[in-house]
Amino acid sequence: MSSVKWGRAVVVGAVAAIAVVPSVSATAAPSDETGAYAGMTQAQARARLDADIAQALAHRAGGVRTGANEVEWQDGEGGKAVEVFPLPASLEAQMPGKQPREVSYRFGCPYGWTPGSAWYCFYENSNFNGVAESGQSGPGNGRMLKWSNWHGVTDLGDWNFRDKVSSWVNKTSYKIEVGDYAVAPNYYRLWIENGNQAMGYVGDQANDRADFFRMV
Ligand SMILES: [Ca+2]
Repeated sequence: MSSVKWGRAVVVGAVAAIAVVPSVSATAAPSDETGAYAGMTQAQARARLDADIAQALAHRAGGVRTGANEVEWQDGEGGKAVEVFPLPASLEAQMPGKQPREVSYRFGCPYGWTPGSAWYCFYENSNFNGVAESGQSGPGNGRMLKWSNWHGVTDLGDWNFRDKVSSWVNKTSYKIEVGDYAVAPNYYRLWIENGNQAMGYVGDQANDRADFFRMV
């Protein structure tokens, strides 16, 4: 899903025979959110987040909501998958201290210095969902999906993440192939992620086409 979907367009129709229109419209929707929730009130943004998390939990069984904007699944390969949703501004106070202090972030993708503490992250939008290189607050303006362990062929559709990836960070030493099932049973290789690399935009030919990844 794109952040555009969440926007609220206000259409003001012309009404005949009204001579005077007040300069300040009483119908303007209250708006105190930004980013992915722009145009929403705090309550609307929280409701949207709750609805998106409910959808994620329904899409793939076994998930557990582990934070205001996070869901974790045991991934069947000895690790866990984590999906992070845009955090409404009114919930940002819940973020500090949630991660161990030794964890660092590159564009919001975590890594540390102990085995298994580096992650690879897929972002719904380009430029890492707008997260700064040293940024760590939330996933930015879109969804982010991350793992830290080795994987065989992994269908992004299992996490409702097919045809969405626009940027990525790989803080592990794994070499990751990302592909498109468009010509099943064959596939297109869209890109390769070498260890400790990041890409702010996968390019027009690959954008919103990734269906799976695997280690190679
Ligand atoms: Ca995208």
